[in-house]
Amino acid sequence: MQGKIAFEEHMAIEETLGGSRHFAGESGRWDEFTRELLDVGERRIEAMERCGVDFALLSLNAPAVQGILDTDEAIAVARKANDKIAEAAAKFPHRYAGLAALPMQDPDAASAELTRCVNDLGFKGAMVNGFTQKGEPDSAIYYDIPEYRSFWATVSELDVPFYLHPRMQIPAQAGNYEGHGWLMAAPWGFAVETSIHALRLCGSGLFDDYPNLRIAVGHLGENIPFALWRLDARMRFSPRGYRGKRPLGEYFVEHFHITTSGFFNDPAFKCTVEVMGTDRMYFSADYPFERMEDAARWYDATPTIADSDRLKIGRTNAIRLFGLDLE
Ligand code: GRE
Ligand code: ZN
Repeated sequence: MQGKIAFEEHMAIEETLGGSRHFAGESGRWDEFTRELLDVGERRIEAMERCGVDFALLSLNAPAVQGILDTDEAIAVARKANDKIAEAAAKFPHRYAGLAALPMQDPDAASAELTRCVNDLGFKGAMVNGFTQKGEPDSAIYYDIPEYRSFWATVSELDVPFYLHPRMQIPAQAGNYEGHGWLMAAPWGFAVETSIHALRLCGSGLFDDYPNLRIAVGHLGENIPFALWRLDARMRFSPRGYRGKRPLGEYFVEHFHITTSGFFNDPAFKCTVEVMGTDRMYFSADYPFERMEDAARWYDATPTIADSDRLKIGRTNAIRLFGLDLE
């Protein structure tokens, strides 16, 4: 399919690049990752063209800003990364726009940076890499807590999507992963971490307070669609601490938008589409951690959707979600 739009497509600046090194593992791909992450120019566009992707929303690698302990440094790095994305989007306006990196260490600074990015730089939303550390390494701040309500008020006012992207659990809080590095990272732990954060948002009453919030998650919903029925079924019996006014599944299906990033598999996709419907599903690759070719080859051929839905999920849904100025 030609004309796809993708929006979990990562870049890096020198200050954040090292955070991704771990994920190259022993694959020998670090040099390639480095080159691909730092390039927001023509090489990336060539890869997009080869894969039928004509527009990408760029975002920073992970954990990047969320792993910076010093708030002023986090503010400066987010700003620098966003300026770099803005520069690429200005140079290639028909190819790129941005999702803002945000210094969540300070909710007011995060609001200010998002406002700057959307109003001054034409960004289409935010991408945040899970919980934020702050002050000390053994810290993990989630955004359902009351301190972040003013931040969510800004997201609601700007009316832009917020992409909740994975990061790895911090070692001090992950004793049960000990000795199993693989379990903690992208194969499993990313989805555990991100799904818990997403479910915390659902259970905090956030969507009662801000009914227009739109949260994007990748990797076919970080395992939540498969689990959604059971979540609601069991919560009828033990809703301890749940603060939503409605069943959790209703918030998830209404407020969450799900991409195919890094998850190119027919049965999982079919389940996700059955749970979410076709209006809140989107193509994405997760470049460069996934090869764009793998994402596109699978998506273009998957027999699980009709061609009319392929166009919708591959393109037109994204135009609507982000209000893109594309046909
Ligand atoms: C991602 O961005 O989703 C990602 C990484 C590193 C490894 C795997 C992965 O940042 O999916
Ligand atoms: Zn990603």
